[in-house]
Amino acid sequence: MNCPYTAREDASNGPVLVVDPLVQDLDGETARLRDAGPLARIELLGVPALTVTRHSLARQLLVDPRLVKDIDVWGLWQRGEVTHDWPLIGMIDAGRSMFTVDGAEHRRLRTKTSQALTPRRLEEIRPAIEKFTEELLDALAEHAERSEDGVVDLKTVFAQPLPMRVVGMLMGVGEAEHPMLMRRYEAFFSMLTPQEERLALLAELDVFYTDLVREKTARPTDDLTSALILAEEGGEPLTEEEVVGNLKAMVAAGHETTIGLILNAVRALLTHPDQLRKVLDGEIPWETVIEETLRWDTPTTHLLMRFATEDIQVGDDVIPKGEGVVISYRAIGRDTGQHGADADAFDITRPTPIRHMSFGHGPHICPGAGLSRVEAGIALPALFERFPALRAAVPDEEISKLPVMTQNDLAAFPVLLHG
Ligand code: STR
Repeated sequence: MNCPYTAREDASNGPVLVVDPLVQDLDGETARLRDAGPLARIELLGVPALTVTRHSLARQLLVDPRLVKDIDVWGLWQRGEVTHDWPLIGMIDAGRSMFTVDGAEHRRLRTKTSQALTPRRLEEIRPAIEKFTEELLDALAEHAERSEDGVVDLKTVFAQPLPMRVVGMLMGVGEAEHPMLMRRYEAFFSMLTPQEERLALLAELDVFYTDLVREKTARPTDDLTSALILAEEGGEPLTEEEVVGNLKAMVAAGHETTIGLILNAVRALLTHPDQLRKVLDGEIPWETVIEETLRWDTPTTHLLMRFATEDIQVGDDVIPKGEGVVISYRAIGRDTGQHGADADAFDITRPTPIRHMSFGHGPHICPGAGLSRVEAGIALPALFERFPALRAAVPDEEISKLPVMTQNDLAAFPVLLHG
């Protein structure tokens, strides 16, 4: 499984890149994908699709109304050639929510979430994020003390629980449920989970979220889930299904991607000590670390999927009606046309501004972008302030990625807190 892609010849349409579900060599995969052109033919666990690998083309297609999220537009789905047996179906068929709907209905589903995440609202929740961060830094110190060799997993003790607490607070999901949710999402994203098990855990999550929404309907509290339920004068209220859809999208997106952002930033700095020095000396702001990490080692490798409502001409190519289109954000972050010849280098001193697209673009642009920047902007400086001699406990080659196809998440990140 160490070959990320096996190029296959497809007689009529040229080479197809078969994406390895258990990819470990992400850089190799990304380079091959980028080399395959702006609009590349890929195969995801037996399912063909096109993927966008360039910044400028993604910018154009992500505002094209002829590409929609509605799975019923997908030819393979209409013809029953893709079913719930396909391990990635849960990335697309995720219930009605702002993640799966377009146009005016999308705006209706998304408005309250955007309003809950404005810069002013984010400033209001900053103190709570700071408090969670301090508590988890204490937990890190305790874990290290209790372990024989001083090694502690930065992921399970810090980077994973922090975003879960933040999104839990925002959406009104109690702490008692956090371990269950983290466990289930890790199993959901892992390609080693058998599909029956994945479908079962998604069904269990639906029951959990539906119960939560019913409870909040009976007794609204001060959280976004309650705000989504409460009807507003004039506006069409969201249905229970829509509230559940938004809630699960927020919890899944809000925690899984932010784990990657925090861990990948720490890892990038620890493997580039000269750059870490500049940050700790105050020469370069943490915001630059965050933006360069989002570009260079983005949490979302591939985003599934949009579908063409009609033939779409792209240069000399056509996206045929009914075709599925993936956005390969990692390849886009490494686009030399956008980021220069050294796009593959992590460099917080690069002279040009980092104009990445890792939060997407257009109407579906990540509503939590500001929140994740605030989280990472608190977590990273606090971590290095408390543990300035922090280092990886194993050589970088030994840090393994989770067997996950669409997300860029580590299995674990063993560190030593005191050098
Ligand atoms: C996971 C399963 C689920 O119940 C709901 C969703 C909707 C939002 C999706 C999420 C999914 C998977 C991870 C996504 C997230 C939106 C942003 C996040 C795709 C399908 C990213 O990785 C960017």
